[in-house]
Order: sequence, then structure tokens, then C-alpha cells
Amino acid sequence: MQDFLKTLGLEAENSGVSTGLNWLPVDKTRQTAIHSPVDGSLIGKLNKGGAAEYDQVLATAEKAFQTWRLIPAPKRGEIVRQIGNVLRENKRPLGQLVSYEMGKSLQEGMGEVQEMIDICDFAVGLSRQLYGLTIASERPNHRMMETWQPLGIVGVITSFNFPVAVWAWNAMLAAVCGDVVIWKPSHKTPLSAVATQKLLAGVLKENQVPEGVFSLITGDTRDISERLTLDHRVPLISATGSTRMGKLVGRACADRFARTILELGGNNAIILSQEADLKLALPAIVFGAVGTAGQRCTTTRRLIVHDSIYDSVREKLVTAYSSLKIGNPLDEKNHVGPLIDLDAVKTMQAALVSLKNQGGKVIFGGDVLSGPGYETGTYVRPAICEAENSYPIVQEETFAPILYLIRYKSIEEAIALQNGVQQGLSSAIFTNNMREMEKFLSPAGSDCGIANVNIGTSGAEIGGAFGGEKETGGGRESGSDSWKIYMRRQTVTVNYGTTIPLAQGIKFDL
Ligand code: UN1
Repeated sequence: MQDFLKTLGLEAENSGVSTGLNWLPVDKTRQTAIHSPVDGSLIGKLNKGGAAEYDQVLATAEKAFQTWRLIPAPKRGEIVRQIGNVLRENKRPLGQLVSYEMGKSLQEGMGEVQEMIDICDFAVGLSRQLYGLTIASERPNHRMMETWQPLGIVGVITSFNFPVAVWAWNAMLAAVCGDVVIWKPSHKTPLSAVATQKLLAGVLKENQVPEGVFSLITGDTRDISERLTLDHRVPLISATGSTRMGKLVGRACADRFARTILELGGNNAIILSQEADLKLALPAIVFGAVGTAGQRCTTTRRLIVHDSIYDSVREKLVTAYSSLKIGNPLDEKNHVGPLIDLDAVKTMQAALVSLKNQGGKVIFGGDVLSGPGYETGTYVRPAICEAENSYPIVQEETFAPILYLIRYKSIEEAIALQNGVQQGLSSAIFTNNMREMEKFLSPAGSDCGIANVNIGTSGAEIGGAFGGEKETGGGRESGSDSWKIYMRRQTVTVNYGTTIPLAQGIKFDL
């Protein structure tokens, strides 16, 4: 067993259901074995939850909410502060587990834990704010205000590519807002979630946090995610994943008027102007396209390059890609680790075939690596392709390191290409031309939730609201005022006078 697994308290066989301190005894009938995409080794076994465990978790969460909502927000923030400290102490082992279970580089694994720490800090500060408004009342001797109340149970469905950080973005804000959280992690990366839940235990115990404030439930979609999305006791579902999944969640929640935070597919582009500083742009493009082996929602999938620099940029990119080290992501000299599983490899290969059939060209990489260190069949060489934006395959999000090069002649055309997809998560322009930059940021510019200048498409800080438009789902999580969706807005009017005047000047004398 790897040392970091022991440090994190993972065992050969693990329960996959917890209500905080308590781990439910789950029988082995739903046991699954989790293997690493890095070397194919067994990381551990997991006993998943089913309908009975779901009911127990829900009942415990409902009860916990009754108490948790009454604890003053700064006291809830104090618990989040302590969680942040535990994460700081365990940044390396948890980062290693994320890297080993998911396949991202250790740098990115630790970066992911850093995002958790950062959101804890943010949430601690927020716990002393959660501010409302006072509003001028039209009636004499009346005070009107807007206050924010805890909402209830928040279901958080996370994806394999960020096995722990996206939970933290949601859970830490929800917790200071007075909500309780039920986490359904990806079935591809459940042990990172189990380890995270175990890290919370000391803090929960020491502070006598009620059982059910932070719950974790692994299990099949039908048993857990579907139940959560249909459950009228859960007023908010935050879900990260594919557009297909988001449609199912969105429809189910709309049917019962529940709120959603949907963070779905991206098809992110960088516009590379002829006035770009290529020294900045090249590393940003390569990191954006191959970081997390192309499996971030924010991965750079399209590079829209000005015609006049297209040929030289293509050459420079091929040179940069040739120097990429692909291999075990726990070895810090490697830039790119494996894809999550063999299905992902197949999807990537199929996308490259479609590209060729639709008229495009693979000009570098795209092959599956074999030989020593690559026995799992999950390592691929990131691909650079030439394509048209209109190709159906370019319109799709293929969760793999494929970068499509597309030419443009005018900035207006570049922006139209960048916006010319159904997804709307992240976008960027590299330019030193102030007019181009401002056009890109204007109402006629990028239509995405994230618009960057001289920065790549991925690697957003937690302080800003994170999410995107169109088929990305429209949700926002993490920083800025994203916290408001975790709370119930209440408009309050107090009459401290001795008469009862009605609004709108209505007379009603008895
Ligand atoms: C995701 O891929 O689901 O901006 C989240 C980024 C990271 C988060 C990505 N901070 O790339």
C-alpha cells in the first residue's frame, strides 16, 4: 500500500457512506474495486451505498439541519477554518491520492487541494458577512430589509476530474450559510472523497458538530443521484459533469422547483492575435490544452490563430508538444499523466477518426502510448489538429487532450468563432492591442462565463464566480456572491408605528 493511503486512513476495504463521524456498515453486495489509471494497481475496495443507506443519510441530514441552522454563522465559519487547517496539514498526501486515483500531475493534485484550502479561507471570511440590504420603505415608520436564511440540504454531485475541490467549493460555502451537505462523488474517484471525509472527522468530533452536517454517499446513479435530484427534501442540487447529465438533473429539479447549480461541458477557446506576446501565450496554451490530460472543464480545446502567424505558431506548438514528458503523474518531472480510463482513450481515438472523416488533420500526437510505464493503455500523446470550427467533432467537448487549430483574419471573425459553439464556460485572448482586448470584453465580445486576457482558459482562482453560459448550464459556484444560491432570500418589513398604512396607497378603513 502506498504511504499516502495509510496517512489518509484508507483501508483495503472501505465503507462508502458516512454521515460525518459515523461510517455506515455497508454490505459487500455492492462492493467495487478502485484501480489507479496510473499503474493499474488496486487502490482499495469500496462498499457503495444503496436505497437503504440513502434514506438513512437523508434522515440524518434533515435532523442535522434543524440544529446547524441555529448555530451562529461565525461559529460555523470557525469549523470551516479548522477544516482548512487539516487540509493544509494533509495537502501532500491528499494531493498524491488525487493524482493517483484521477491521474492528474502531482502539481495539479496539490493545486486542487490548495483550491479547497482557499475556499475554506474565503468561507471563513464570508461567515462574518452574509450581508443583506436595507431598502427604503414607502410607508411611514416602516423598515424594510432583505435577510438571508439557511436553505436546507444541498446535494453535491461531483465529477472525476476534480474529485475533491468542487465538493469543497460547494460544501464550505453551504456550511457557513447554515446548510447541510450530501456529497455524491464520481464513481471513478470515490476514494479521494472517502479520504476527504475521513480528514473532517477530527474537526467534527472536537467541535461536536451534529452528525449529518457533512455526509458522503457513494453508489450507482440510479440509487443515489436520481434519488437526490427527485427528493423534495433537497432544495438545491449542485452538479458537475456532462451536458447530458446536466439535462437530466436540470429537468428533474425543474419539475419540483428545486434550485440547481449546473457546471457542465466547456469548449473553450483562446484567440491568438498577431499582436500577442508569444512568450506568454505558448506556455499558457500548452498548459491549458494538456493540463489534467485535457480533462478539465476549462481545458483549451480550440486555438483561434491569426492567419499571419498561423504557420509559425503551428511549428512552435509542435516543438513545445515534442518536449512534453508523459508518464506517472506522481513523478514531478512528468507534465502529463494518463486519461481516467480505457473508455476515455477510446473516445479520444474515435474523435480523431471523426475529425479526419470531417476533413481535419492530426498534425501531432494523438497516439496511445505503449511499452514500459504505459502498460495500462491509459497514456496518450496530446494531439494538435487542424480543423474548421463548424466540424461536428469540434462542436463537441471531447474530454481528452486534443487541441484544434483554427485560422482567422479579423477580430470580429475570431470572436464569432469563439462564440460559435453551444458551450460557454471559459475563453481567452492573447493580445497587446487594447482595442482588441476591449472588444473581446465588450457586449459584442466573449459570451462565456469566464473571459481572460493574456491568461489561459483554465486555472481560475476561487475568488471569482465560476461557471458558464449556454450548455455549460448557467450555474455559478465558488467566489464572488455565489453564496447567495445556498441561502433563502427573505424580504422583511417591520412596522414600528401606531397605524397600519397599506402600500400602494390603498385605503381600507374598518
Ligand atoms: C473543472 O474542470 O470542473 O479553472 C473545474 C480551473 C479549475 C477548476 C476547474 N480551477 O481550471
